Amino acid sequence: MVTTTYQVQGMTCGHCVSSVSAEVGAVPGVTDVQVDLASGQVTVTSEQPLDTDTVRAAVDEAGYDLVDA
Ligand SMILES: [Cu+2]
Repeated sequence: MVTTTYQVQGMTCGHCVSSVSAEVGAVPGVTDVQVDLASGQVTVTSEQPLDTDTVRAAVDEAGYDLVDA
């Protein structure tokens, strides 16, 4: 298992959190998504390392922006 933390911009409420959780959670190999609304940090657990662009696309699909580390 691999755990990676991403910074996501634009989330303002619980609905944003569930949108991001649903989209990122649907990425193949992802087993867990934890979103901290206050900090914008999204911690993703996956079976293998994820391609950042795949995560970016999922976050984008939810309507938010992945901040480059
Ligand atoms: Cu919201």
